[in-house]
Amino acid sequence: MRSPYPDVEIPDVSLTEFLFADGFGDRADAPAFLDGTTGKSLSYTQFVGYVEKIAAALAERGISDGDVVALFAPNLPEWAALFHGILRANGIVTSANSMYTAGELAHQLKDSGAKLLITVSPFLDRALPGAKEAGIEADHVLTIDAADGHESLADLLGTSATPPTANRTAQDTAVLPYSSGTTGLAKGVILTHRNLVANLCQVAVMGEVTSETKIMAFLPFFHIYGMTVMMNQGLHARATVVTMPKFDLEQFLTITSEHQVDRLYIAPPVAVALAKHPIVDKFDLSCVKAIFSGAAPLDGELGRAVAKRLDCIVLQGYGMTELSPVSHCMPDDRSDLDLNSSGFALPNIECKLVDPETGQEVGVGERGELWVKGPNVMVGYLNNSDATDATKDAEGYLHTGDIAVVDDEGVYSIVDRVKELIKYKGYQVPPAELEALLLTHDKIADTAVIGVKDAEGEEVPKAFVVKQAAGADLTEDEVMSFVAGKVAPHKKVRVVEFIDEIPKSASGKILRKDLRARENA
Ligand code: AYL
Repeated sequence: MRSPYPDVEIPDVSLTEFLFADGFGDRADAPAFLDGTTGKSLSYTQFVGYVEKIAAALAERGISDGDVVALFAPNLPEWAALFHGILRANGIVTSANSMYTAGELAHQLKDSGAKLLITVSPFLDRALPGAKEAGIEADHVLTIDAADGHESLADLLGTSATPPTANRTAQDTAVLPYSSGTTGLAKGVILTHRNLVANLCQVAVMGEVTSETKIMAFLPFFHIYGMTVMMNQGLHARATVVTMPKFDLEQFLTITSEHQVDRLYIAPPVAVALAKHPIVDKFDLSCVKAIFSGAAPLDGELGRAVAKRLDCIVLQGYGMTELSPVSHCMPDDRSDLDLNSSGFALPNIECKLVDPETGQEVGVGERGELWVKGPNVMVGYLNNSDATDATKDAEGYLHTGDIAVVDDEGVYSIVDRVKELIKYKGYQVPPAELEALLLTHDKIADTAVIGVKDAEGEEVPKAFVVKQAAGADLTEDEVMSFVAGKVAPHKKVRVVEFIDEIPKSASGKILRKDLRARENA
């Protein structure tokens, strides 16, 4: 089924040219980014000034065509300037989760072949060992703020060099965010300039983001939601993007009200706070016109409670890193749609719903795996053609691993997930990674990790564990703290159950379905 929206034209240019070639008109001196915690802002003119200087300085340090630079930092206006500076230097950005441990970071640095790492001084305790493990010398680790022994952003901005000639085409790789996709470990998702430009053109049709809009960006820029929907959509619309390096409810409400933010992008756990937390009543939030939720299923009733309490529209969208990321959303003028749904397919997108058992396409009202085809679909996974082939078929459809239904108007609702992936507060938790880690524990013989619902209905990682014969004294707490010591906080195992045997197929694959059924019994 094709999107009900007419196709939009996607200019055949790099993201840099798409966003910056036409100048900023009367928005030249308006703030592109505003750090909500310090009040420091970067106007559009200052922003591109930074981008040009950063590109020149990176070229001086040897970065050129297709070189990968890693960003490992919280949401700051500087993050965005560095992102676009790397692209302007004809490089590729790999954006790392700012909560990563040194080991998790090292995996991404090695796998992406990053040549430089740019971070902030408070992260050096993780960045330096991560870089070392990946073979990146300490003098190739730069910081945004000043840190002894490291070049800083001020050093980059101090260059007198001119930026290199821009030579990226729409088909070149722009970013390598990491996603586990439907199975296995985190993989580099190859997104081209065209993928990113396409998604901006597609999203622009759905939402009323203008130069008057103030966008709240506490969701991380390292994740494709923050990168495309907040950072780049904001730049495209010449809006103002208000950043917060770390989420704190009271500070978030203060900044929203003080800076008259009118568009909030959230993941479902923040909707819970907005609907229920008493502190919300202490703030004048009449500036908020629209709240947009994505990254995990939003409960419709909860969404309606938020809309009522804040007297604004609430919309839901669906996407995936591999889709740059948005494939479905509710347009601003259809807040009447059922909030349990994720709205319409965006322009230029074709979808199929396919029965995972039979491979047959299903009809209106029937459940099927969502397949998506369009200009925002990734090229593939970096260095992993098997995973690419398992996810993207010969016709170009991306098999999402999510189960959806569509109504006769073309409104999609995501109703289940058939892939391994667990989402904790909107963040990816790849079970395969936790299973591999648990198996390194000498008292654990076998294990399987699935997502289960906690008392509040939020998805949390649960480990089923088979003890070694000699490990009878192993406790649930021991298992949880073993994992917690080695992974970013969102990947912690939060429930443990000891069992005698992990259900497996004849070929040795974990039967997650059986474990889920056992959970729901
Ligand atoms: P990743 N409802 C249910 N599940 C969802 C939804 C939703 N609205 N959105 C995302 N997911 C799940 O790569 C789904 O399982 O990208 C999907 O395959 O971290 C997985 O999350 C993808 O996780 C936007 C902008 C969504 C961004 C995004 C999130 C992209 C998250 C909508 O408008």
